[in-house]
Amino acid sequence: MSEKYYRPDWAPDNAGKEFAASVVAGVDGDHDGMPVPYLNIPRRRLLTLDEYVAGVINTDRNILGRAITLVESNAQSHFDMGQKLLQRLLPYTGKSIRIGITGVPGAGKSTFIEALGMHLCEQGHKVAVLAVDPSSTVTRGSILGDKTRMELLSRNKNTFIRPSPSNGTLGGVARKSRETILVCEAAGFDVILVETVGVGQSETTVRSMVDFFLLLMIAGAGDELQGIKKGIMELADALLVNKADGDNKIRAKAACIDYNRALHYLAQATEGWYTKAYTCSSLNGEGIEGVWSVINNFRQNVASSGVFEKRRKRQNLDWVYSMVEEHLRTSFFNNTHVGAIRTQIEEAVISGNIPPTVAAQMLIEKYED
Ligand SMILES: Nc1nc2c(ncn2[C@@H]2O[C@H](COP(=O)(O)OP(=O)(O)OP(=O)(O)O)[C@@H](O)[C@H]2O)c(=O)[nH]1
Ligand SMILES: [Mg+2]
Repeated sequence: MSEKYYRPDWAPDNAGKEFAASVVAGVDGDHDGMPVPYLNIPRRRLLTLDEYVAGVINTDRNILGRAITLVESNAQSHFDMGQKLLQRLLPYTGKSIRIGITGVPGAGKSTFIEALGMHLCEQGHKVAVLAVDPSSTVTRGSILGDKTRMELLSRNKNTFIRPSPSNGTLGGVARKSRETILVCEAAGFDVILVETVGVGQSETTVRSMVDFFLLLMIAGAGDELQGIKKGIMELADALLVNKADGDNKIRAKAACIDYNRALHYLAQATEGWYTKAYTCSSLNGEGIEGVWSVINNFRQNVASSGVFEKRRKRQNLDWVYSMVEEHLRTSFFNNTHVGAIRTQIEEAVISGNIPPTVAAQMLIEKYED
């Protein structure tokens, strides 16, 4: 290890060596002990398309992170490059299992992901974790929270954790999450875990991007309290009563039986697959292996029946139309003719001078002019 001397910006011009900060080089590898970057490119320089492609395929974390930032970007200049990148990466994608994980705040999603993720890494899998967080623009806190909760996982060299993009509407975030999944797959991650807060529209969006959807529950909170609606249970391929440990174990088992009974009356989330409830403890690891075997059974089952392929194709179509919708929405709200009359029309609707239907028609006519 060598010692280097850096001269701080605030040091007076005539100052001697006493103003220099002493910096000791770290362990071999990147700043956190990760493998040395594949292409060793300075952080700030713009990358060429070839450099992005090579960096992602060789799992260069620096470039992988930048590639995701590129495809997530809302800037028009990034959009074109991002699309080209995705096109180049496409042949390397599709080989992972995509798993969505939802549940009310505090159900233990992040802790579960840490437990499952560590288990998978031990088995030689490469795990990417993404978050779709519709409330992140408001709370801003959950990203940091996840970093600390997934402490072990975030230090594992076979994992990649990407917090949710913090701007944009849910639709925007969701479109980007699809693209982020593809980039992670091209980088060789074979299990993609997508965490989403189970409080609203985000479940449906995440369901439309994943192969397997897992609903985490906690016993004793009462369904009303957990905000679990029948509709959300009908999206799930498995229900998992978490925190089945200590004093809570018996209650968790009882809740599990109740859920299994209720599931008989609900519609199936996936053709040919019967959703069941299980218990686990993300804290002591009990039941985690079992969940993974459920996911593997599911995968074999839907692959042989053709449902897996069919769903992925359907999801690609959903993706097409969600991009079209997003484009139209942006184009409408950026339209200068629309912009010129919007405030006036809004006021007229609020004051009751024109009905909403007429207002909508007027705006659309202006847009199509
Ligand atoms: N006893 C017990 N506690 C758990 C278990 N899993 C999670 N917890 C605790 O529950 C709390 C919330 O866990 P998180 O993993 O942050 O929950 P989350 O669902 O990711 O929460 P949000 O990201 O805020 O929506 C933490 O204090 C965890 O330690 C478990 O299996 N058993
Ligand atoms: Mg969490």
